[in-house]
Amino acid sequence: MHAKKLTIWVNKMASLCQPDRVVWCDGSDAENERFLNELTATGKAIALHPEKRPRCHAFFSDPSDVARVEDRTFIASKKESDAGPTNNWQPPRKMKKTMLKLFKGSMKGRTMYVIPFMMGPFDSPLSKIGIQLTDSLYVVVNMRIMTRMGQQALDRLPAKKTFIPCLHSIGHPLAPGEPDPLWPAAPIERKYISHFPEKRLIWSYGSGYGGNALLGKKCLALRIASKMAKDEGWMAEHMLILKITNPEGRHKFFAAAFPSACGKTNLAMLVSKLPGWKVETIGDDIAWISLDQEGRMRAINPEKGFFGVAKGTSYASNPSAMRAVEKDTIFTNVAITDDMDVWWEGIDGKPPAHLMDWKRADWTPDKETPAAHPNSRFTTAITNCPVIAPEWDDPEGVPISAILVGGRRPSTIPLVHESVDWTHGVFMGSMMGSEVTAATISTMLGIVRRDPFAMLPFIGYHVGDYLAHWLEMAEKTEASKLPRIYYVNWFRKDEHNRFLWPGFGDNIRVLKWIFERLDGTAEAKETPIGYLPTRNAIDRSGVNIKNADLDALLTVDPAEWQDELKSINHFYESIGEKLPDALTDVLKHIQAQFEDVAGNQGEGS
Ligand code: TSX
Ligand code: MN
Repeated sequence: MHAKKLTIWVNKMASLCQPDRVVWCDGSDAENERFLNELTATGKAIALHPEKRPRCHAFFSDPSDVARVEDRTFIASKKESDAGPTNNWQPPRKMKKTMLKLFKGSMKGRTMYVIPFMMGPFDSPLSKIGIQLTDSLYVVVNMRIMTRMGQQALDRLPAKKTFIPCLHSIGHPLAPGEPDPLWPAAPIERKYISHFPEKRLIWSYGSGYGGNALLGKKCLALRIASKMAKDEGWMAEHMLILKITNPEGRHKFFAAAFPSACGKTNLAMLVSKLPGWKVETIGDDIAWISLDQEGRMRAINPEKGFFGVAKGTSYASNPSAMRAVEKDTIFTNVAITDDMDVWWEGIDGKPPAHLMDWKRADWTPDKETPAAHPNSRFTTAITNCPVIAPEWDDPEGVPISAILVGGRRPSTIPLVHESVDWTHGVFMGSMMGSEVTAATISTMLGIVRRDPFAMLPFIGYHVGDYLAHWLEMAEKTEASKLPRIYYVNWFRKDEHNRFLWPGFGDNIRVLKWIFERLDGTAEAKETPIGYLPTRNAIDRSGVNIKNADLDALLTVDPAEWQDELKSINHFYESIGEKLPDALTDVLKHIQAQFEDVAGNQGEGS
């Protein structure tokens, strides 16, 4: 029955896209080897040094196809108000009409690969099946690392009863005899990354890169899943999941949401600076969270690999990621050394005297352009990671004790603060974001780009409804069973623009405070914005952090917060009337608390 539905859809899409042939992927090692051989034979992939990087390959994208294209990403819901102010909306019929024209004959001269894949552990009630059709072999070999791909996923179709159809074409059909470019793609104005949330359908055209093309990740596991989660009463979130174990051997699981460039992958694989404390990884990007029989939140990582930013990754910043990419890894848009190894800006050691850069051109250190693209990536299996938690594949998921949110905030936001309750925690998530860095327009410097729960580009519906859903989740269980929510900020600076907190492995000191708060043993002081650690509650053993720096990290400055609350209010107004009143109430409450404190101080009490 379901197999029949699948066959009908595949045939229909094949007659639309008109590939020369259709190949069903079984996900086996032999098949993968064949595909990689074909990719190297055609020059699309470069095999790296067999001893230095066993079974590793490098790919180089077209310079016009290097990142997710948010301007070309669409939510085609029936009503515009269901897409909200943060999404590009298109009427589904118009979207289909536009894209049918593009897909018509788009795979001429090419092969259509049928990729069955499972998001989440096999035989987990929380997992979903997707079927991606694509004319990109690069996509196939990446999907095999990032998802549970192949026959085993197809075998679960009768049990799951349904699948999420994902149609993908790079948008570059070949006329007979026409040479195939190394990285074919369509020009920007013909790229469309489209989601039909009511139909649970994904259509992607014109790009072969990352989240535009590996449809299991951002398109399915976040945008479509977020809508399914809202309808079905669970949550699809842009979060890492980590396991933390204390010196007694007791463990807890934390989930954490951060915008880009905050070091999510680094935190997921943190190497602890405190003896006896250990962090292990469940996932670095996406968490599907639902309530179990006992009313506790449990999370699975729907993915099976890491699609991580290469730039800045080193044995110094993230030794576990570096060890994960030592074998069986795909690199995209990195630089290649003369001995066929990889290189990127921020990797350990000095730049070599000569490289091939990501545009396949000669590179020497005097060249002004970077050797690796800033958005260069590694694709590697989670099982390659030396600090993988044994529970990573548990079909039940792991119980979440704490949810962390954060961003890059040079001022105002303390190192860590704890919410007073779930609603206040949702407020924290709703106002999170990063300060715009010098890399973007200088006139925007100092401005905070709000990114609720790091989900702004990934919510498949209205952001106001999304925040309401967070609040509704609490109504399904008892308050005591919910994870506590913490706002962390590794990026606070002093007046000389110096980072006050050492970050990286020293972040375990903050995780330890959270762990002990959950146990009820760590000290905190109440402030208008929530609970903060007392100075002595942060373990500084084995590190030199000055009292003055820690005090600065734990300062809640009323003047800064006046501006902050105004700025949050401004952001709330941009969400419109779907913003839950409960969140503006938290804002007003915090405002009132500051006024109380100021009033008491004025009276000299
Ligand atoms: O990933 C980061 N984390 C989380 C680590 C678990 N980064 C890198 C961000 C870019 C992806 C950080 N950068 C962190 C951090 O905690 N903190 C900082 C800021 C920082 C940078 C350099 C230093 C200190 C802080 N260096 C010295 O103090 C010598
Ligand atoms: Mn991400």
